[in-house]
Amino acid sequence: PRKTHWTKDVTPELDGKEVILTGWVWDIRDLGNIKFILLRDREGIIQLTVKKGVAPEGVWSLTQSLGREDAIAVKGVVKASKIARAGVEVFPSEIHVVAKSKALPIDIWGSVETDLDTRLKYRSIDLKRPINSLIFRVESEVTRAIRETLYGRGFIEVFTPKIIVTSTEGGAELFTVQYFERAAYLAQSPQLYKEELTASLERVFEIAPAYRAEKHNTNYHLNEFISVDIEEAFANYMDVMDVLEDVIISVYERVNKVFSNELAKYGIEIKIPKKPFRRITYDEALDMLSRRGLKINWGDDVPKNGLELLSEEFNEPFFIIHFPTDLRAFYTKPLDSDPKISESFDLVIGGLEIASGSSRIHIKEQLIEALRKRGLNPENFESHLMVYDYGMPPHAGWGMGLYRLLMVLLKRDNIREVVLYPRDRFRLEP
Ligand code: AMO
Repeated sequence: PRKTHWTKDVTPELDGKEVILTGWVWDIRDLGNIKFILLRDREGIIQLTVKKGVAPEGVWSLTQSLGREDAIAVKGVVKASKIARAGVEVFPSEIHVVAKSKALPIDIWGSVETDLDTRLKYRSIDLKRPINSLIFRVESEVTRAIRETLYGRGFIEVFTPKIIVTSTEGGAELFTVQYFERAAYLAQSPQLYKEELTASLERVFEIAPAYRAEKHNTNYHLNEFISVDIEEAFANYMDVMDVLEDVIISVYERVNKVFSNELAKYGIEIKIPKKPFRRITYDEALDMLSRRGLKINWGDDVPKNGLELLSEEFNEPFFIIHFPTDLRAFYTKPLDSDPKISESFDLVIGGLEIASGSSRIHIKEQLIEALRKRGLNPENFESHLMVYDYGMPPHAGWGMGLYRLLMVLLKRDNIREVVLYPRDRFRLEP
């Protein structure tokens, strides 16, 4: 039988109505002549009340052998109740055990969670714990909000290849794949394709996996992650920072609207940021950090502890803009007034780099020059450079790490918690 309602939609207004519910036995409370069965589905938990002598005999006897996590289908009548969870209970007229469950290898009920490695080993079981599945319901709503905001600003969604032949973000971090008779790579980002597409589709976005063969094993790096990318024609870095602000704010607003009650149960509060976000230059960031005792040489990236200090100081999302040109990838446009620095930015939230972007070089000779300066061979970029001969518009864009955004939104310390099946240096299964 198919469910007629999700547990969360069984409200006191349905008093007296018959419903069909499906899900798993979360818990059973046995009071002798009365049993309370808590039924969990993706959206919540509801109480089933079975009274001896009142419930059909078959239902009563079945409850004797019911165990936690058995998958069940229930037909029953809703009753508004002052004492039950969410003000309702359901009196079953039928219960069908669809599949029995063995004892679980990890605890999903207690207040102390199993260590993360073991949880990930048993990920599908781990997701039975409501807080853990909530993370992925939030993720789905986050990508929906991102899509809607970008559609609203004239972007269309595109899909570019993940098996490619040229490095886009620097050579060292590529996974090689055997592609029939030749070697290919897994895409580190959709960078070159999204730029090429501005010459026809103008405003594009993509939400897709990106692959980095980075060896670091940190709490905020993975070897496969979801990158949210945009690219906009006839635009510069300021324009796309504005788009990024809208995207971030819409995400916070949406998650707050849909999940604030559920998240509050876990002490997670969503603070919606205001536009425009603070913008500090790379030089200003170095000055501020130097005053706090952290010396960074001009030309080096701002390290994680530097981002943390700045986030502590501002306590809100902020941009660092105008990075040294040499720090950024070859396609980044230098400032006309000072080519040592670039029309680039990073978005930082909660001490984490969430997104980075820039205006791009759109003049072929300059792009060839930039490739050469980084020791890259322009001949390897021929199919990309060709596009620049036929009316390549000025353009700008950014890439955002979806999992990093979820980490700060849901205040999780480890990126693996917000990824269904993370891929890191040591994890290729499940
Ligand atoms: P960048 O390399 O900074 O820029 O990546 C963009 C964003 O992706 C996230 N990210 C990661 N998340 C998890 N694990 C990783 N290993 C990882 N690496 C990156 C970060 C980062 O800010 N093409 C450019 C973007 C652009 O200019 O449009 C790019 O890839 O949140």
